[in-house]
Amino acid sequence: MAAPGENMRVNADRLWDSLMDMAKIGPGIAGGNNRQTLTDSDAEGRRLFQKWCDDAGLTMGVDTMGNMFMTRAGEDPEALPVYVGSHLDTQPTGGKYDGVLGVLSGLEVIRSLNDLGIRTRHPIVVTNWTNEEGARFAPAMLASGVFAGVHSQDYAYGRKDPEGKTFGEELKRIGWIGNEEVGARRMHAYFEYHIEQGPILEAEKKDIGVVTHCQGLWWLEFTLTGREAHTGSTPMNLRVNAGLAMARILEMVQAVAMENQPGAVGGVGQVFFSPNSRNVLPGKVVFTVDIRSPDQKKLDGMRARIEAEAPKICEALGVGCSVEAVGHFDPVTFDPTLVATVRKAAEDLGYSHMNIISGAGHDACWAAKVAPATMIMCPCVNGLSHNEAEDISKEWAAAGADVLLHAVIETAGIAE
Ligand code: HGY
Ligand code: MN
Ligand code: MN
Repeated sequence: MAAPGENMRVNADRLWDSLMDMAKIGPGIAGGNNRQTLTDSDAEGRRLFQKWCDDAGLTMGVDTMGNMFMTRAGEDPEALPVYVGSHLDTQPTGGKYDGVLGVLSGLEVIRSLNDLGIRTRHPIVVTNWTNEEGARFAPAMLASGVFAGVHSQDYAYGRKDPEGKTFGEELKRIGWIGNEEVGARRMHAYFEYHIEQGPILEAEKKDIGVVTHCQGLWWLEFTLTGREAHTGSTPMNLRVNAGLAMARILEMVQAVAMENQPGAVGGVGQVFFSPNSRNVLPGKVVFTVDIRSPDQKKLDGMRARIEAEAPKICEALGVGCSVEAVGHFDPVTFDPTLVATVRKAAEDLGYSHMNIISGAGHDACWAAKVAPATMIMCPCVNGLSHNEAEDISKEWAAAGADVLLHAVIETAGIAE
């Protein structure tokens, strides 16, 4: 007789339908999503998730950062819960699966346990972390960072979006400031299931990524000061050209990342020109350099090089230069016991798998500071993410959710 849950699988159609229903909220313009944190569409997505969790018999707790914790009671109320989570917020031109797959697969685990009448010893908590993306309010993983004690809540509440609105005001406006003290919760273990957001699993034809590590990150926000002037009547030798300085810094960042191959990346995704008028040389240019590496020495060495070279580039052009680190986490090693649990679940289920280092940052990186944590990954088409064309198959989605189900049961224990 098979042990309870031995060959158990999630309901792939139900998971897929939930993903498609959530994707209808905060649609993008090209088939993806624009459900940015603390917008009305984020609030609408939260309410739908809350309803689904209520239907599944879960009780909701919300902390003062708006993190949502949906609990399924265990047989042992004293046992620390097993958390499964990710994020429902998206990039402005995000996909339907980044973050959402992990939250809704956590819910699917609950739904499957309910279907099978399986009670676990430890409680299980499905989590939606606020502002994982850091697109609207830097840094990324803000609310899980406050939960893990990395950031103060005051710092987080004061973060501003490009329109000058603060995180605290917006969280209050959408009505999702909870009454739980952020970070008071203790976890027995934390699992995060996420699309790879890179090309490796698809290229290697593997169903499951057994995530052993996550690369570290620096976000360096540069503010360059030039002189506003007419782009037509100002002679080249009289220009104080902050835009040119930015371009040269981007070239330098590219060179520094290429000198640190393999295993380093560097680039810029966001630039603000002021006054941003086509025939005015910019008086101010603000942009964020994003550098990452799984190797601590390389990561910090790249930061040092960039912060040493940028002022020289600016000085040669008479441009002012200041820099502020607005995001950072060191390379993360996930919990070996949980990593082995994920690998065994993939093997028991007959899924192909390989070890992988996460290229993207995740809330699991901060959860790992306060509890044993690890991740599960599925492939994504052409490795594309942070793009509305982000795509996965229903089979890929379900395979990772099956592994999550088995890993959670193994860790939460089946009640006698
Ligand atoms: O930036 C990241 O790696 C994540 O998508 N927030
Ligand atoms: Mn994500
Ligand atoms: Mn993302």
